[in-house]
Amino acid sequence: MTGDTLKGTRGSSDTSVPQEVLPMDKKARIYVAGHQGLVGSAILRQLQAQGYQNVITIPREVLDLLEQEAVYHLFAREEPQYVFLAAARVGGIEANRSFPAQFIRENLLIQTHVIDAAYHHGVRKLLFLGSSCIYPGLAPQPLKEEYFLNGRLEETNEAYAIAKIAGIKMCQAYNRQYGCNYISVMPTNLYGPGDNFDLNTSHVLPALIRKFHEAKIRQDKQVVVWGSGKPRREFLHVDDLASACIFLMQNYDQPEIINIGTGKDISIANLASLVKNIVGYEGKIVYDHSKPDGTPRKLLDTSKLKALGWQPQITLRQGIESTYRWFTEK
Ligand code: GFB
Repeated sequence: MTGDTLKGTRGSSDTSVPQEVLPMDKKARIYVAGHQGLVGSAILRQLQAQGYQNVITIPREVLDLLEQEAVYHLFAREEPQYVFLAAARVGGIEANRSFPAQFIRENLLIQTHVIDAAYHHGVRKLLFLGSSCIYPGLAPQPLKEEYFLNGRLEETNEAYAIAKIAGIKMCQAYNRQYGCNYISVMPTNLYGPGDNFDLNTSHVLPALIRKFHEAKIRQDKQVVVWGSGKPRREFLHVDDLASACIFLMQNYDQPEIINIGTGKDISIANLASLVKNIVGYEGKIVYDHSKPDGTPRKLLDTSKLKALGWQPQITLRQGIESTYRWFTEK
């Protein structure tokens, strides 16, 4: 089935008729795609906390977003007015290196199905979650939105980045050709409750929490941290990300991408010391230089978001402390 053959939809035309931007009120029908993941679950919690009454979620066991027909049926049945597209295959540096085929295929399919179904079923506004890895691997820091597509991508996550770039371009193309209102947000490295703590596939922060916690329990003499410890990364708690996404759904209507971050970064070595301290581990840290460092630095310029009036609330220490509590209590 292709989108253009659907009956009772808005059809395809070459005219660009901008849709009226209606505010997302508390009774709006809001679909969170990917509500079982780190980002989607945080957006769901935040929408519920803010009193949104009609949030639509479908478990992945019931709806496979890789199946185009199933996605179109969902949109026909539920008629969402707003969509947070947080469903994606994600992972840390090793997962990206090991499974590039799955990362490119699954992300391209999921986002293509959801974005096109949103268009055909008259969704008022869609928010697409990109990633800071869409920027060139060696771009000047902090990363301004205008650096997008200005240079070569970091090779460890090129397949994932290409899929995310296609998602951004698809939103922009639908805005231009069909007059849609689809926005694309670029979060920095995220962490928080509901994260993946698998040591082979996770991002660095959950991996360090688990490594130091287990080493403390086993009374290991040392913990192995991948790479040189020199790369710098910026970390945003997923509850702050969710708050920014809802804020942008309400306050941002431009086709250009917008960054979401804290504006501060930290070296992996200092991050390891911080997690070690929070967990209360007393052994040594050693570095495994056979593992990749990835891009040397990834710090977003968040002045555009700040100018709109949004700021993060959770410091890195507070965020790691609460995530560590969640990890030990879950
Ligand atoms: O978080 P991470 O896997 O991904 O790794 P990226 C960040 C840095 O932490 C790298 C180092 O320099 C890793 O070598 N590191 C140290 C570790 N110890 C560990 C460990 O135990 N586990 C992990 N995973 N890293 C990702 C992209 O890049 O960023 C994704 O692969 C996505 O596509 C995400 O864009 C935001 O920050 O390098």
